[in-house]
Amino acid sequence: MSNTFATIKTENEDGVLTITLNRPDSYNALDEQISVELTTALRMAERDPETRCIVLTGAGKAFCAGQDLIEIKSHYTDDGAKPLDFGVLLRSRYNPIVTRLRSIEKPVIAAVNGVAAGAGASLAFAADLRIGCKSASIAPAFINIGLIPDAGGTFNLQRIVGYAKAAEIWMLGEKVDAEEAYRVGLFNRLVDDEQLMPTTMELAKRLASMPTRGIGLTKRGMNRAWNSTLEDQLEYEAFLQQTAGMTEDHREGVLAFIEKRNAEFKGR
Ligand code: T3D
Repeated sequence: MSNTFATIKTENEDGVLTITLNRPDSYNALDEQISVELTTALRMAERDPETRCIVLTGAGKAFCAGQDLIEIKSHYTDDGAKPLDFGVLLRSRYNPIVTRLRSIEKPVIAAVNGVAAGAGASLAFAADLRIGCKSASIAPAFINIGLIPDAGGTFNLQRIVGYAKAAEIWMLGEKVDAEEAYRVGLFNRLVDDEQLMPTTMELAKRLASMPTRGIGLTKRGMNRAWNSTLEDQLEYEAFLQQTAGMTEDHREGVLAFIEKRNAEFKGR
């Protein structure tokens, strides 16, 4: 993927696409440009067969501070400025990003390098896996400015940590530190700051060398399971397995086992 973006950086290495939110002075807050560029990068990653795992992280001290509040400050003056239509903003900017993160049939890892606030936290919760470092934290933020947890916040967090913990986090709006995030299962792994990217890349490269179609179909099945009956899900698994069973990687995996050698998966 060519790197022609202004507010994000992209880097390809061994099948891993790393997308770095790159507005460090504003803690990688989400303005219109970064939202468009992130959407574009994810769309390109979805189509690129060379990309077999995606890492999302932030430049500088923060992962992402959510909506850029400076961008929208003109709506908060006393002179009768038109109130912001959040519905329009969410539908046009945030919802396409979150939908893509959840539907892209490749593993997505959030490397949480610092504070993830508001919609920035929601982005991290939309990833499949989260690796946090000791100085990372989650700042629920929304309720502190009278808003609800958007960008999939009401949906994804309770699926990760359960309703009661999610309700506590979103309703109280108190910062969750890295140890607590790891303890409640919000971070899959917790590492020292300097180990964040090496650990993340090791895991990402491992995932990128695995049967990508199988992982993608696993994600599709798990996404669907939230709204299925057991019977529907069993039928859907049969359909997904029919597809997985026809992949080159499935054949390679079985042959490698029989021939007592390491499998070489191609992601097909
Ligand atoms: O349409 C819609 O708007 C609806 C969608 C809403 C989605 C949302 O995300 S709502 C939530 C928006 N985000 C927030 O409310 C978070 C606001 N930020 C903070 O609470 C704190 O900054 C943090 C907890 C993230 C970090 O605190 P701290 O003490 O470590 O850093 P800081 O000094 O507050 O911030 C550092 C810099 O980043 C600072 O810039 P400066 O003064 O050094 O030039 C600060 O202004 C900037 N920054 C932080 N958050 C934002 C931001 N700039 C713009 N927008 C931000 N959200």
